[in-house]
Amino acid sequence: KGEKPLILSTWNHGLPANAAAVEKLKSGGSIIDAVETGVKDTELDLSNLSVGLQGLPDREGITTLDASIMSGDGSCGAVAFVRQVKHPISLARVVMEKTPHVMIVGEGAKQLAIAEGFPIEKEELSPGAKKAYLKWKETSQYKPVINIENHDTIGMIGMDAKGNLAGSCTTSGLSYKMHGRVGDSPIIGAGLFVDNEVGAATATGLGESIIRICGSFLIVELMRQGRTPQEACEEAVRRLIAKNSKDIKDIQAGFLAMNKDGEVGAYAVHPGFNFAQATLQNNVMIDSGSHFK
Ligand code: SD4
Repeated sequence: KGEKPLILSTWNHGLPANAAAVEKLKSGGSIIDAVETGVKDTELDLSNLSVGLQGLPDREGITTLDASIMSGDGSCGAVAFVRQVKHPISLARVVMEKTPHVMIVGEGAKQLAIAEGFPIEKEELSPGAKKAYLKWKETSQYKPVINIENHDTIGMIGMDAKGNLAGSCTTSGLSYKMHGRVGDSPIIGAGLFVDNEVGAATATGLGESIIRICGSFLIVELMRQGRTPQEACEEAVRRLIAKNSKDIKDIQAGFLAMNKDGEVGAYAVHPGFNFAQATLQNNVMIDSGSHFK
């Protein structure tokens, strides 16, 4: 069975994120420290237009961020519709550890950030996001976008040497979304779910399609009933397709999971989803299978 510790994360930026997470574990950090540190790397990656303040904005030209973090004991925290905070994942961790709540959004999340001493950034689009937004505005005429070409959200799940699990997920969400739109990433059970008794799962892709089936919770529950992580991800993709069949040509979504034994699964609706898998020795990209070929 699989090696421990084990860190998995979505897409190519998962490689440096995994490396940061593994470093954290090596220097004595907990698995929660590791999954927070790992995705913080992506939140600062200027080449990524789907995570962090450099991410693509909503229809009004404002970048708003969603993030969640969860530990295998059931503790969790999330923020959504947050502006001007560079590390929403760390703010989600504050919600988990320092408040009696699970989710804080919008202006309230910003107030919490200020109270906790997080720097508040100037609200301006990154050069890459600005260019893309202006181009989008030329042709979009403010029509809602159903089709996403860019799926770069980072979801990370990990297990330490003792088998404790944790996960994190952070995103600027669907590009050119309606102002105030929240996706799956900060919704515990949709974009992320972790249970030390069973395993962990995270999701990427069109959040609406993932929320509809409680994707990550579904995968963990299927594993609880005996499915392998791979079988559970495939079943979740089938469920997602069944519940979103009308627009499925335009919907990409991918799931990533591990169980307590360190077995790994990944599956997507369409080709193109990949993930990074790291142990103490290795950190490699793996292509996931997909329902449509
Ligand atoms: C969302 N799941 O907000 C995110 C989008 C995503 O790369 O994965 N983007 O719906």
